[in-house]
Amino acid sequence: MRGEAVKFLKNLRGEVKIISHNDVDGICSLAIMLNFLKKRGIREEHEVTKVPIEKLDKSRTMIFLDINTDNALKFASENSLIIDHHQFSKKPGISFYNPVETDEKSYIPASYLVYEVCSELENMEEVKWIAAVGVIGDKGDENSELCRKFVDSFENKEELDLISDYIFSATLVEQEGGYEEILKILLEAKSSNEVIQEPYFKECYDTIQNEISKSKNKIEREGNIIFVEVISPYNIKSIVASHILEKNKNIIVVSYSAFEDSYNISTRTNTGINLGKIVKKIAGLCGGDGGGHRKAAGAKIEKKKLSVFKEEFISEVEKFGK
Ligand SMILES: [Mn+2]
Repeated sequence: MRGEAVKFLKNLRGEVKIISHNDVDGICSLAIMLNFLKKRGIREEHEVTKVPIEKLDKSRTMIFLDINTDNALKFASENSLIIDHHQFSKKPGISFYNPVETDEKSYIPASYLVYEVCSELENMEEVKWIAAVGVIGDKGDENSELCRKFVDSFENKEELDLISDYIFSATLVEQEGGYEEILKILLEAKSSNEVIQEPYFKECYDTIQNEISKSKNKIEREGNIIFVEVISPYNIKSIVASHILEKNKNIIVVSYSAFEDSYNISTRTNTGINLGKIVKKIAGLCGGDGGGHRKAAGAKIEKKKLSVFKEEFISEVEKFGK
């Protein structure tokens, strides 16, 4: 729980390796943690990674941020800390903080959790806005009362929304890497307003907006499920899914893009169904891996198993409806 995380950080000395998710929430979590470590004079090395982690060089002391608790546990050393908000099945024997432990329906993005924990030991006021950007990136403000209040407490909420989109666009344009540039901008900015002026972010944002407007999508509908194949060199399937979701009530969106021998799949919903659970189960049947949250989950499956995935998905959703 939270106390364990505070204690871990309080006793931290020397050097630590941080592993963080390569999405907006993960990058913001990392930026806040780096600011904290600098204040404490702790040396660090960090790695921003796609999930699930497949390979990782272990270090003596490690901190995992916004990485699925079950997945992180496979790579953690004995002296590690996990701060996460994904659904998990096995309680770690190491220090961890994941509010899902005590409230299955809790949805508080990691950026907020990191900010909260670090604030118990240092004054983190100057990076509070980064926590809000991370929360927005993971739609925490739409799925948690606490997060909504947190984000609403900022006068410049629109600015923070835009920064979240900026970071997201930069991660899509750069594909691998580019994270150092993003971290540098976040950590060197004296305020969120400075970030808005960044030409690098603006350029990435325009590239992605342009790509969304010209992308070719193939849409099929089955009951309240919308399947959409997104054809684009950029990984914009989750934006496309979110856009469709915004325009429809009581719906489940499954968007997918081919990549080499696999399909990468994003699912989003505004219904009460638990997508994390369903996607994890079906991805396993399709020679892949997957999971996530109740309202948003992802998977990577074998290319030839796409029709199996769809069939199984439809049948799981039907079971839920009964
Ligand atoms: Mn997250």
